[in-house]
Amino acid sequence: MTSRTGYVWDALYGWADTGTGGLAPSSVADRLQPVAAHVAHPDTKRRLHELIATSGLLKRLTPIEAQLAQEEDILRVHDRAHYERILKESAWPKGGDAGDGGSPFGQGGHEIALLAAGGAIAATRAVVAGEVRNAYALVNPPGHHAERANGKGFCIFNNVAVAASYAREVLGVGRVAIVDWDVHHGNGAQDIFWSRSDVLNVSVHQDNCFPPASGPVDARGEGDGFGYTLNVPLPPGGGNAVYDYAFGEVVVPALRAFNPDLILIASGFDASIMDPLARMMVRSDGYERIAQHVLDAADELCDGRVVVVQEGGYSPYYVPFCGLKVLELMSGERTGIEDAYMPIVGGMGGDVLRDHEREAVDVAAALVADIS
Ligand code: 9RB
Ligand code: ZN
Repeated sequence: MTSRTGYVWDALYGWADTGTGGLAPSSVADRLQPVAAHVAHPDTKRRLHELIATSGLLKRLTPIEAQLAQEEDILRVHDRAHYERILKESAWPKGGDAGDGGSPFGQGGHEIALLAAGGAIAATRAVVAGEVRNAYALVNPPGHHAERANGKGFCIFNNVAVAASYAREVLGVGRVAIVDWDVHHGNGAQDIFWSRSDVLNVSVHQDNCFPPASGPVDARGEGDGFGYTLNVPLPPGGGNAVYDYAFGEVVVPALRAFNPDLILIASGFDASIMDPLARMMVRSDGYERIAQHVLDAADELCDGRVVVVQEGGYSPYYVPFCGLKVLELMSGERTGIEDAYMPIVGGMGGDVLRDHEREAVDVAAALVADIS
């Protein structure tokens, strides 16, 4: 029997070559020492895949094979110039950069990026075709910072936006909602769908974290798209409590108002309490809780059709436990493996909603009224 949850992983996702820079490239002249591994080294995601495999969960998921995204799939959301620059730099002996100088890829890296976008497409096709109820595409490199004309923040092509436009334009899905719970702003989908009302883009992120000055609550789209970009910037330091509140008060009401036919989740585990690239304090049970909010809304609104697409997450220790919790919830299959860090992180805080956090969420909640 096939399980209700599809799963995409490809060994090449673990081959993305991010080099020895940190965030900026290493430089002797600038006294920026090479590091053993770039912060976005793919081993962190491979460790999530390994936990899914060794926990026994993998056998209870439905495998979905990633295919290479085709040129037309990429060009639905990106300029030809961006696409062609990536192909050109991918042929260079030492590879190239997605666009901001901090997002290196190795020779041949375009193939892995196309496989990541194609993995998101394959998961979307399986869910829309009803082969599975929901799906997790554990793709790499990530995509949510890639804008129409350029990559950035480790992202080459915008995997989730490619999947959203594939759903709309190839599969004929009417309304697609993107929920971005990566701790950084989902600026790519914002840029790509800014003037459109057929794709709702809700991004919950640490206020003013990355990209710089991106994702304020008053960036709301324009023209037909006004109101369909919804940013929920959270003050640093919040954890499970503010995420639970934000999903209950903003994300779920926005989904209800929009009434999507399909929900895509841009899933970063970098809001975690152990992440080096942000300062939020979400634990694995917090991720399970926000996933529950979205899955319940999907049951209510669109027959449970949810496609989760991997974005960031940089703690090799903790990302696997966050991902396992989300996949257990999606599949309804429990492995019995518990978050091994709970004895350490369980008492660190983030469980109480503070006034300034509530106020930040309430500002965003008021904007749901403009979605219909
Ligand atoms: C660059 C720098 C970054 C790049 C990416 C992130 C997070 C990405 C993510 C944060 C900071 C610096 C391009 C520093 O997880 N998204 O979901 N900083 N990038 N220097 N330079 C040149
Ligand atoms: Zn991120």
